Amino acid sequence: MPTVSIILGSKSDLPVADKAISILREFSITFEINVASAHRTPKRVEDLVKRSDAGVFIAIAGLSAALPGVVASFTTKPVIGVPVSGKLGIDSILSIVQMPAGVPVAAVGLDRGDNAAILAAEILAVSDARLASALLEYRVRQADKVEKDSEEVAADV
Ligand code: RP5
Repeated sequence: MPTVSIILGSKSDLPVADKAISILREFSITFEINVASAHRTPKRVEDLVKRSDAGVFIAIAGLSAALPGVVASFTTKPVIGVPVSGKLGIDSILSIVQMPAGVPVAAVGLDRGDNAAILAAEILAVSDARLASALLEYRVRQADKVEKDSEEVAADV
């Protein structure tokens, strides 16, 4: 049973989804992934959301990125929207951030599929001690890398 459902507005969003997949695999989080467009295939979006057992949705879309909001309209589970860089750079960000009151979507940064997966892990970790501990270890590894990078930078100048 998938714990996270990733929905892409288009196959062209796959490079952003790959960043999320890599993190989900690192944390051994099961997931399903589908392509469904809010504008081109609205019924498919509805069916995917309503029949999913996932606890968190990650919706990835660019341009006029209605997908995360439409996913949220069909579920009360948490929805994380990932804006994909498009023609203007800010178009998809505004589409995802400016949700009307009552139907929230959590937005991560442009193309930040990795952060969407980390946020999904953090949501799931509220009731999963193994995941909570894995997230703490991840933070420690990140901090270690910054210190190592600092040493390398200092040694190179
Ligand atoms: C959005 O339009 C998709 O999420 C994608 O980011 C963008 C372009 O889609 P394609 O024209 O590449 O299918 O709906």
